[in-house]
Amino acid sequence: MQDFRGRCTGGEVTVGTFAAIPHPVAIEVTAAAGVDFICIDWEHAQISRERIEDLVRAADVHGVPAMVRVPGHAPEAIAAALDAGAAGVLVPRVSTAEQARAAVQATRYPPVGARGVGPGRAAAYGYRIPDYLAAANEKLLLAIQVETAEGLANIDAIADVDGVDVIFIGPGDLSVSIDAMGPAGAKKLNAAIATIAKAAVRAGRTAGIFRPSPDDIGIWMQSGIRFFILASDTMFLGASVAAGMEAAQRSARD
Ligand code: 3PY
Ligand code: MG
Repeated sequence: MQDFRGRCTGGEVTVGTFAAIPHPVAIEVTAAAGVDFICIDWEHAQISRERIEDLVRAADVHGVPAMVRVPGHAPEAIAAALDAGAAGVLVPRVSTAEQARAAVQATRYPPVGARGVGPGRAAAYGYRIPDYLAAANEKLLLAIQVETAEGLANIDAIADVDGVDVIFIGPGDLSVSIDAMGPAGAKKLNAAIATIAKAAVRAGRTAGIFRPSPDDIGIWMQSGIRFFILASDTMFLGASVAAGMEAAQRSARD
């Protein structure tokens, strides 16, 4: 098992991207292009549970850690992603310390948590259960998303929950939840992001954030953020097609 968790919690800057295209080819292309990790977006993309395992396997071919953003807080979804061999999970919309503790319970084996033991791909379909159990609590990354007004209000208690590795800010949901959308809300949103990042760092967690473009990654690093998910495969594909078509039209005109 790769020590993805060690990299993400050791102060290193890591930059990954979301995988929204439900096909191993997209995962392989993204991995080969060079990313620190891939986050398979089971929450917002049309990716089925059966597909997760093939997508994680495709990332493994390139030695790139693949984590999964699960579609809610259900322990069954967290177990399904981890049993498929994911290097970690991203749990969306965590708004209370109790929800953060539940995510820890679902991600870690006893005595730390309550994850169930199973013969999934992660444990070589049952042939390496003891090896997997011995390393899982140390090596799997648990990232939780703080992206609601309630989560912002409870950030100090959430950040203090042991077993959480990364506190990941979802600026889109946060902007809607705190009524700070668009340019008019930028100041309020940025202040909320800085508050969450500061609380995460104070509690010894890694602070993370989604960014649609790489332009302000250096700026957010000044707030202590070290873990970035940059855009997604669909966003990169669209931007690249648009840039190529524009360049072709310009070339044809000149
Ligand atoms: C958000 O911006 O709400 C996100 O969840 C980004 O990943
Ligand atoms: Mg969100």
